[in-house]
Amino acid sequence: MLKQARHVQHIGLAIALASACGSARAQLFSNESANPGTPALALVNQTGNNTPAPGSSQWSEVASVNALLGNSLAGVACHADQSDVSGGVRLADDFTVPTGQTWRLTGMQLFAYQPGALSAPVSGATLRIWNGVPGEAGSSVVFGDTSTNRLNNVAAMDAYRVFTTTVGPAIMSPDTSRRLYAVTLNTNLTLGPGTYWLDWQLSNSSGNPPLFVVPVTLSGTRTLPGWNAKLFADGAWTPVNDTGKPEGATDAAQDIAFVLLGSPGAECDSIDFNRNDVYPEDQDVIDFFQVLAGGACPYADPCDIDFNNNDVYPEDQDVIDFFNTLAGGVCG
Ligand SMILES: [Ca+2]
Ligand SMILES: [Ca+2]
Ligand SMILES: [Ca+2]
Ligand SMILES: [Ca+2]
Repeated sequence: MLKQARHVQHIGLAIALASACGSARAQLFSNESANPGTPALALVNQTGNNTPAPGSSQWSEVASVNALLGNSLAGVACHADQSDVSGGVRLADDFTVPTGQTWRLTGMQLFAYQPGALSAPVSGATLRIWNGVPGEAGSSVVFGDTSTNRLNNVAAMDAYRVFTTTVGPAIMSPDTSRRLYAVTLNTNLTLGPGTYWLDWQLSNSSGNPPLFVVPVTLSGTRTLPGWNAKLFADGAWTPVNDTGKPEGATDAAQDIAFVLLGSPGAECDSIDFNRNDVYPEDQDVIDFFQVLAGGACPYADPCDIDFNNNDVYPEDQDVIDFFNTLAGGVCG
């Protein structure tokens, strides 16, 4: 075990999280973390039982409330498995675009491991984004599918996932067998205000090994109100619960650590350009173009031709966004 641990260390000197390249790839949101640039992995230099992480690395230790109660789940499965009737397991979690904003999403990151893996264990990823709870009546997919490979990058982190080192009865010594990888998926869409669900699956070209992603890990916390990740297996969506440690602990609902990449924008104006409370109507289009051409405003000035509220006007993008919105699309 020690030999293997050293080997892992040598091949994986600190490689940073997938880098932000320009504002379009900046971290926009990190689930259950106050800082979009910090995933909710509770990375620390030593475990709860004071075992230092090797070299410059860090531990991500399964959370415990105290010495008598903790979580037991290091990771949640989310891998393709062709022997499963439904093609393997998928995992889903939600996020909310606040009122008054639109988010241009260029990617998302998950934090994955495969027990014992000595090199990047992920070679493919699929993603859907729903406008409601996956699979429920009234929810529909607004982006992606279950077949297109959207994997962008798999970067080894200088971090290892470990079970609790403080809650008995049996305490496992922390080790480096669960190296974390930052897995980046490509997305290309703009979302208006509302709650959406990400629904993903990872795969590995070398057969059928289990792949796990790390649930939200906050020091001293088993769960929080609103944690609601869901697992799809054997054809049904069910809540992701941590059964806890020791045996007999109550189930605790989980969220998944993920980061959204992209840039925020302002929400578009109403398509009722002429403010007469009638929409959609041709007159809004006519009035919009008339004002753009220097004509009189159909309502009390100042006239608002900055439809996408980016403080740039006049510009073609306002016209494009106006027609997109008229057609039922989102601003952006
Ligand atoms: Ca959630
Ligand atoms: Ca109108
Ligand atoms: Ca405006
Ligand atoms: Ca504008």
